[in-house]
Amino acid sequence: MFRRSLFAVLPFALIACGPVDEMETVDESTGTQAQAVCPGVTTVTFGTIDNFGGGPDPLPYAPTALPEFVSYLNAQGIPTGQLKTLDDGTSNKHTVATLRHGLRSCFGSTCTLKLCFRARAHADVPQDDRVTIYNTDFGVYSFPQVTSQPVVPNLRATWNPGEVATLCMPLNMALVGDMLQFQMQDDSSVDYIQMILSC
Ligand SMILES: [Ca+2]
Ligand SMILES: [Ca+2]
Repeated sequence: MFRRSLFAVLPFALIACGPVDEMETVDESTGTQAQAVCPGVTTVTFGTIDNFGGGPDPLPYAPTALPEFVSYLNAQGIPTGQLKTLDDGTSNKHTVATLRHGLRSCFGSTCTLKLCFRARAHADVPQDDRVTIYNTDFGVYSFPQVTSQPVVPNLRATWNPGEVATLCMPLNMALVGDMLQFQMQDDSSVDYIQMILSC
């Protein structure tokens, strides 16, 4: 219960930065951003790591996603009734989540960014499932794609009903703004999502 109430007052997901002493070693005297603001590995977690425990997991826009993203998907022919949030094991529905990550100020030329999520394949046809990550272009809301990956073969050799795995993909930071949108169609459930920045 504490976790849920905490999320209710936080504008961003919880950010687990490196050790405090690392954070304090950033040289502020130079007045430049030549060095990454968040050295080391910074992980932002969306949802609750509870082995698909059910929910809804606390997310900023549960039970669906940013309203403009929902409207965008509706216009692509995916009705709201076919959208679901984390931990939902219903087949023939798209898992969606809005990722307000707060990492952008940490991006540096020496950094790499990846997105990982824990997923489970369900009944029907998970073998053709796909994960698409969109950037949020505020005011326009055309949601340009950052990446779109078929689970098989890009992320896994197989994705048959009952399989559970942590799937990861690199993200091009040049295409990543302050907020991403996650979509996985349509016979899988997602336990949680993480963005991992390494600098
Ligand atoms: Ca499918
Ligand atoms: Ca979960």
